[in-house]
Amino acid sequence: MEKLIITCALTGAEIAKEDFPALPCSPEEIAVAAEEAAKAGAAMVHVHARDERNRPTQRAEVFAKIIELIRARTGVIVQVSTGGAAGMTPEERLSPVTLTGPLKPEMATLTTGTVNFGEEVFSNPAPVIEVFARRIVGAGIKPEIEVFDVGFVDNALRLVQKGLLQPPLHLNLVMGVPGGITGTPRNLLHLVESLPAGSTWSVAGIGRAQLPLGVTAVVLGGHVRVGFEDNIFYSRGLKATSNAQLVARVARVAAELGREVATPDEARRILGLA
Ligand code: KMH
Ligand code: ZN
Repeated sequence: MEKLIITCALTGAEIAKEDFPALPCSPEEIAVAAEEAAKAGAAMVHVHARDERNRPTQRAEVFAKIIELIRARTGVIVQVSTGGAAGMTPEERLSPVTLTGPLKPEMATLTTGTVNFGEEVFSNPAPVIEVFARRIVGAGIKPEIEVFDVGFVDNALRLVQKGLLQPPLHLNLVMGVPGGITGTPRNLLHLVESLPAGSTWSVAGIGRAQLPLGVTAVVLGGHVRVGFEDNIFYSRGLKATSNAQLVARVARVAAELGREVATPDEARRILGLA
């Protein structure tokens, strides 16, 4: 079994700083959180940005600052979100993949379908998905396919058939968003069995699904995403104090199960980035 890649989704677009002050929002806070997560065992960070008022933004210059500060502190893989927040325009969402040179992200997300997202709609019509695939791949950035429901895997395969994506794919199975696939181990098995041979995958369980699905992925040979974007609780009724706390728990469980945790460079090899 490959070593375990732990990704930490540090911030997201849904939680408000006012409601949860531990959420890293400024570039400096995000960079510190990335370093702490890396020290706890994360090989990759999934990055969203916030503006001066802590509202979600996709502005390239904010991502540039975040990437600069993260890379000054740690060698973790930086994956930028092109999902942003529900309701943003496709062009707005694609801003972080316009960064070049030393600030170019190594990975970017590519969501291959539309999903009800709580009270909102995370809209990704087929022509928009194709634009995202062309822009991400064209920039020389490896996409992580975001799967919120089973049909998203089929949509990714259509992109492969059209020559817009090159296997092996890396997919993140986001499970438990209200409107998407429920976060049960049975659904995880179904998704994993639907993936093309040779794919790598991680699971991001939302809320209380984070730990059980993460542990299931450790056992199955997949990879694990944790972090405040997906879950702010350490246990029922008890908020987590940092992203690193959630990463450290997965690393501990993996050690107990005999699965070694990948360094960033080992993760680069597993994901075909190096
Ligand atoms: N905030 C969600 C609407 C991604 O990062 O690519 C979309 C999202 C997915 O978080
Ligand atoms: Zn995200």
